[in-house]
Amino acid sequence: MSTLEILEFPDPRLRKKALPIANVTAKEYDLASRMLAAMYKAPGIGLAATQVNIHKRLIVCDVSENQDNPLILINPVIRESYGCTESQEGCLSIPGFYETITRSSEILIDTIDQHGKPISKEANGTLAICIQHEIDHLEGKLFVDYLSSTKRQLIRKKLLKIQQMKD
Ligand code: GNR
Ligand code: NI
Repeated sequence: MSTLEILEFPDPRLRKKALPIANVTAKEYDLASRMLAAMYKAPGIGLAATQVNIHKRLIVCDVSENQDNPLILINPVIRESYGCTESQEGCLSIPGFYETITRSSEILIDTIDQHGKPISKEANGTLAICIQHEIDHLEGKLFVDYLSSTKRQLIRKKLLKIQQMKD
């Protein structure tokens, strides 16, 4: 099957707010497995449905070294967050740009897992950063929104130029 196409900033579809998934069906598992394939191919450590133009609250991630620990999170909500940490972030929708972003260092999330079961999950380190980055996508938010508008506009201009060369 063809790889899902990943939208790139400043595509306005990346700004849409995703809707909760009412019923977890085979359709959601099929989407999740196609998203994992696209994420591993890229390669990336996370992917939100918004990035493949599906505006549902589903994210996948895998922060393991060997890319052998896929996580599927449906309707994830951050219930509690603690501390803060700075890290270099990248985004498959903003290829080639990396910036230092401050996020919570530990989070507690409520979500539906890969078995369709509601669970609470604690995350820290790279996983906590990745989940916060992915939940932002579901809200139509990108890491460039944490930068100055001057920096954001510069990245926008450079990406548009590259995108124009491609088509
Ligand atoms: O692959 C990715 N790496 C990454 C690095 C630091 C902080 C967040 C991320 S997520 C990113 C993949 C992506 O764009 N997910 O939406
Ligand atoms: Ni991203």
